[in-house]
Amino acid sequence: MQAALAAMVAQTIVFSSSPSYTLFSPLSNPNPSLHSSFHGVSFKLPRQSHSLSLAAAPKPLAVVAATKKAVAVLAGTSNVEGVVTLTQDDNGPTTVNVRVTGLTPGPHGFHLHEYGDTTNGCISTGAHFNPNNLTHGAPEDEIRHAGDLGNIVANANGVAEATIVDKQIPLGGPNSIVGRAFVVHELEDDLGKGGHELSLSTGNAGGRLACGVVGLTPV
Ligand SMILES: [Cu+2]
Ligand SMILES: [Zn+2]
Repeated sequence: MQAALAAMVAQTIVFSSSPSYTLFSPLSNPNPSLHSSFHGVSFKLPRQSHSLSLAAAPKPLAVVAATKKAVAVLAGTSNVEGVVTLTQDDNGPTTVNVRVTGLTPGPHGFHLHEYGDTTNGCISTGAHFNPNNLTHGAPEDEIRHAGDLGNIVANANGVAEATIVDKQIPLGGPNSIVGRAFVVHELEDDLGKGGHELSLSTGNAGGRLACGVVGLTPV
């Protein structure tokens, strides 16, 4: 346990602050520092350089950042189902890989909703995640809900696959989406421009076909 912790710390320090990271091959020897500290022998990364690089780290907060991964398994009352995987490096944008099956061909609204609550089905996930209190929009709009991820498009077989990169859905920090839920909708999201009374709140995307709560996974 302690060894694993030490390895994690060592790896994080190397990853976040040491420019010599590329000297090591992470595949062949993922924890060179652990190895050397265990045996009291150190050539390339002695103990002292740990404390030095830690002390010299320009952004100590980067130590807690690193890579985060998460997943949401989408399900509902229909035969629509899917998996959403998410990856975020440090404080960069989140990459969202989506695969949903059982859809009618064409575009379907795809959002991150406020709550990870499915006690009453997808309706319990609440409204679109909206920490900045704005109106509904397109992912590329400045005025949008953080949860507005636009549409995913199903092919003739009812399969929608997409990769979305977005800055407003982090896996950590005050606006973390971990514990919230993805929802895939019956209809196309009009991205706030449809002129319908629901356009500026939901994009008039219709019913909720499937949803899934975002949970952390091993990195
Ligand atoms: Cu939605
Ligand atoms: Zn919205």
